[in-house]
Amino acid sequence: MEKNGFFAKLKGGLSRTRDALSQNLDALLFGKKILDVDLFEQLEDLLISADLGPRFTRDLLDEVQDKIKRRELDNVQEVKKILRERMLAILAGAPPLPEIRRDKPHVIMVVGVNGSGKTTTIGKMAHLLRSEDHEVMLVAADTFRAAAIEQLEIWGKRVGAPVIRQKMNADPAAVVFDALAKISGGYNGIMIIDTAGRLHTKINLMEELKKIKRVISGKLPGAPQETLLVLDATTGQNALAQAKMFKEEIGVNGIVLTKLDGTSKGAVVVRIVHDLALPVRYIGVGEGIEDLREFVSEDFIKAIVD
Ligand SMILES: Nc1nc2c(ncn2[C@@H]2O[C@H](COP(=O)(O)OP(=O)(O)OP(=O)(O)O)[C@@H](O)[C@H]2O)c(=O)[nH]1
Ligand SMILES: [Mg+2]
Repeated sequence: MEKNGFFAKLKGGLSRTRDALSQNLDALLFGKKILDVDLFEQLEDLLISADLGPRFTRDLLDEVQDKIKRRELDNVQEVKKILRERMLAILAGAPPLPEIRRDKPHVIMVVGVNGSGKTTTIGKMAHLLRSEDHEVMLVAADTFRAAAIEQLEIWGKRVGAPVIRQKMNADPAAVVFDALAKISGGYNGIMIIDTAGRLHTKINLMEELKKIKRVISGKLPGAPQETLLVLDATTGQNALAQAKMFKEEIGVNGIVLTKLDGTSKGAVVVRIVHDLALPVRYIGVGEGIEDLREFVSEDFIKAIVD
């Protein structure tokens, strides 16, 4: 898809967030000449309800106030420009993700609570990576239910990627061990590991995920290069709490925000990056195979505040 079509689709997917942020901001600032206390309060409410968080909101309002004092803000409409610049600066400040090399195996472990969109994201991701000529292998380490394995196999067929699986209820770490044993020597593709969002045994999910990670690094030093946390954007602040927990418990070095098409809370991306210093790898803007985008800060900001 050419660049404009791509951006139009991104914009379409993010329309609810844009309405909540950009349109409401326009409505609030329209015809206003001075930023009085009343307008400041409304602005604060708007930013908080868009899930940008209290810290970001306070910083932004401080900057606006400073600019007024220094007489650098002579047009109320400039608030929008300041908002855009602040969000961009935060997103640009995130640490970089490891690049995918083509001379050795690259392992991506995908984690997240149940229903956040892990399996679907893996399917879409595999499609994207296949279109960039990467060899891709999927690993069904969510052995919690048979449907999870089948779901991954359907994606594997759709995108032309083999799926390594065992029976339902098998030890997830054993499935991963098995998959890694299969790639020894000369494999330079990408292995994407699907994990469970919850377990039926009493084993703590975090312990289970740590075990899988240990198996990977034991078999393939330096891997997994990526531990991607999938977060459902519609959960807003809950996504932030989940990100904190996963980052502390198992170590995460990138996030995927899904379901941005169904929420007005998309700006929560900025808050997560701000509070947790984690980069965003992809965003999901629909259920279709093409509905996953590499995250490009400029495009994202342009799509939510125009
Ligand atoms: N609208 C929309 N729906 C999505 C997106 N990503 C995933 N979904 C849907 O969310 C639902 C759950 O997705 P799954 O991929 O099964 O989630 P999961 O994290 O693997 O869930 P468990 O395997 O139960 O832990 C499915 O109906 C997906 O189609 C997205 O970006 N937009
Ligand atoms: Mg799943």
